[in-house]
Amino acid sequence: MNLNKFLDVAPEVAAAVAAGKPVVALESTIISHGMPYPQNVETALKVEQIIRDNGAVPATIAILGGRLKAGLSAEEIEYLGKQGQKVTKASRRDLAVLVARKADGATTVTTTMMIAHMAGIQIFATGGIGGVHRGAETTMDISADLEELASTPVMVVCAGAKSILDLGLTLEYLETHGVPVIGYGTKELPAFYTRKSGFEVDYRMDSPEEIAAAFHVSRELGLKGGMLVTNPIPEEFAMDHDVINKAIDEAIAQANAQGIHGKATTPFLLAKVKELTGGDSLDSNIQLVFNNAKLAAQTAAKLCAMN
Ligand code: PSU
Ligand code: MN
Repeated sequence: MNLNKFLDVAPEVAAAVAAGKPVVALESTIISHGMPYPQNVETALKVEQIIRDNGAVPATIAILGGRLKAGLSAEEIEYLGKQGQKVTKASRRDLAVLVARKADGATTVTTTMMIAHMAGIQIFATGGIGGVHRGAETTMDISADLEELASTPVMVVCAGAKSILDLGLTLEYLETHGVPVIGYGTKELPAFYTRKSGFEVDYRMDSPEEIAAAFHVSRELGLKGGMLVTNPIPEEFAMDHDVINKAIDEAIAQANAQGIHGKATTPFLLAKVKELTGGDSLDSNIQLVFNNAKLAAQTAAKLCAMN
């Protein structure tokens, strides 16, 4: 464990890591920027419970008062949920400044991976990752999440990526940077709200054990970088392709018309899609996070048995 003086690991999390017991990290941008209050807080607390029910200890990650936190209290989760978009969305470039200023930050996939790794946590569950945006050939808008997957050895369990992104270019980028993309029970990359995207993942795996074994070997080999596990949304919660794609196209058109750019792009698109689909997308979003938490906890348990 690479503990540093800016990191606070919750006692329960530290004890589990030290004992080689399963721990699953969770991000906080999904709480502050990904969902509205109070569903964000309800979801974050339920996700922690699902991880416990599946035999692992949850560690929600954030930056509070300049401290890097691995494991939050229910009150801290409530605080982030209520603050919402007032909290700084913290990616890699924000980390040092927020710590120096003793400020708060909601961690994205990038910073959650970084802090999880510092705390000795190997697996992280979320909804969707950032990626190569549509039009990136002119905007160069590529999420720092992809660079982090390339360099930090944490497994990220997600439901694929939303087609607010260019999914084909996102896969190309991950391939270039040596990040394996696994489909859980499928050879097709899931597209967050839908089970299908028209793009193939690198490998299909059918059990938590198989996923854990591949990650275990990656660590034993000393490879840098993580692994991306894409877990399709359960059929009963999946959205209609045409409905969701129409909303996404409209959201992107509005973002372009309003000149939205930089770190505001993803939160803007997420909020617009939610508005345009009248809340149906929020229900799907919540359910797929639950589904990912369960798979991550089960995989963490298998991984611990191998370590
Ligand atoms: N995609 C989602 N939901 C999210 C995010 C992305 O479907 O909540 C959040 C995650 O925290 C992710 C971040 O790491 O947005 C990516 O932001 P950007 O595209 O600015 O890198
Ligand atoms: Mn971006």
